[in-house]
Amino acid sequence: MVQNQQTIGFGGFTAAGACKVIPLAIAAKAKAEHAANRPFKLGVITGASTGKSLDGALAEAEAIAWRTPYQSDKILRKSINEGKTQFFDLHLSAVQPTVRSGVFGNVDWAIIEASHVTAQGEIVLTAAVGAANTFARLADKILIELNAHHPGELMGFHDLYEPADPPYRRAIPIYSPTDRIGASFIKVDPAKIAGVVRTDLPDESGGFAASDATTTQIGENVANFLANEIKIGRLPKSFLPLQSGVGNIANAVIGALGSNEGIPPFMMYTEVLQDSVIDLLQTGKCSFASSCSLTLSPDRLIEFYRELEYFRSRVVLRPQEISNSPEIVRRLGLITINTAIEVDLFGNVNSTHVMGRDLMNGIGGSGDFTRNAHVSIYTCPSIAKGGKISTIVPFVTHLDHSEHSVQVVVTEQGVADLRGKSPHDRAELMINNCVHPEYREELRGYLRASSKGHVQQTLHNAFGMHLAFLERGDMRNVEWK
Ligand code: 0RQ
Repeated sequence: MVQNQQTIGFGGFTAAGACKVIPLAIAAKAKAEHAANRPFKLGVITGASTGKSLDGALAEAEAIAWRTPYQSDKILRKSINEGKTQFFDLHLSAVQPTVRSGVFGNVDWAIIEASHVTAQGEIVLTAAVGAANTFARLADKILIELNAHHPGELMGFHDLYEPADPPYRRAIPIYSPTDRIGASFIKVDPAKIAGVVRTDLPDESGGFAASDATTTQIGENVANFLANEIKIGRLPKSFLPLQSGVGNIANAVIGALGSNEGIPPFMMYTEVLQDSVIDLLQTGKCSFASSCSLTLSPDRLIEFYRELEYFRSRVVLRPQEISNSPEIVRRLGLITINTAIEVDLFGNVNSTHVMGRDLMNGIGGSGDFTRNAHVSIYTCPSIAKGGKISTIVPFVTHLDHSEHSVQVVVTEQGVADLRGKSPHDRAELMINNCVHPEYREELRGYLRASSKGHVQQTLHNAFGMHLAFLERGDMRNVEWK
């Protein structure tokens, strides 16, 4: 049914709730068409990243002409970086409004994973929402993967709400992470449902590496910083809701917050729930979590489903334009914690492009949260590639989050609280508190060579460390001009 040059909106957010069977069939069709010398390429819009049976299979079949808003698949990443797939890196809160605006053209298909579907066109989603409600409403036709791995009792975990577009937009009425404002299922005209495919497959989430010394130390540094902010009265004693990004560092940070006695029980208003949050929901240290997805390792998801009734009053899943809404992030006063690829001495953050060139994953939700946070925190190890790269550099090679939005930087070395600091003071703090000892003198040398101006930047030296890495594989021992 799916034809060349059509546009598909896939439900799900990360590998959670991503389709696993229909995209494989589309990839097989693409291969057959290509073998017969016929063109077959699609526009693919998703909630966020997906699993290997979606992005991996379609990229391998060279079936993706253009793609937005976020991905984390090796094969697709290569295709994007080789210029074979056109990728548009978009804030995740902006996906649904942008689709509604018509910028991406007509959405031919919504392809959605469901835990339950009725003859009246009521669709209950699975472990994530993503942008499924908007895709289902706008698409000409809908295909459903009805996945028995997810219990029908998931009904009630989703809170689906789609705001009106300007000039008719009203306030989104969420005043606490626990507020529910929408429907628990998607309702479509049943005539739009072109097919239902039954499956019984787990999400293709990778799981997490155990915390190591570096991620544990980063987690403890974040937890101690926030506990101290409460102690000295800069954060309320009752604390504020948290957002935390995806990956091993984020998992370790949440774990450390859970075991820090200076941190009271807290709520999360976030886009991905990882394993460590489930631990804290079980102990009560996290009292409630609002998210867009349950990005759990397969075993933890099964455990979650076993205790579904315990979590029913403690977890809600929302569409990404609500979980990542700048309006709500600002209103709730979120403390946001995301990961950087590199940070510069003045607080600019690169989250997306290695050496300013090759896409890693995309900006995801990090910009939605950072720009509007009450306190925005960036974490990263101080070095990468065995010390050949310093993640703290004179100038970022790609800018995702500017010095105006980034407030606190944390590495395993320590914490640089950049709030209220001039660029000169920021650079000192970054070197003394966050830079790896092997790079401190080098970066001090950079500042000495750039002593003038509001920002101590020298354009001919700004990428000296990156150039050294590209030329001889190591950022150390740059001779500043
Ligand atoms: O490479 O795998 O070849 O060893 O980059 O680094 O340490 O595995 O980091 O998985 O935590 O991801 C920023 C990409 C971090 C992620 C990023 C190399 C490093 C390794 C990955 P190897 P790690 P993580 C919520 C919010 C943007 C979206 C976002 C991300 C690889 O957090 O995509 O925040 N963020 N969304 O060796 C060259 C450097 C490097 C470097 C690390 N400075 N230069 N390579 N690496 N630093 C989620 C959603 O929005 C859905």
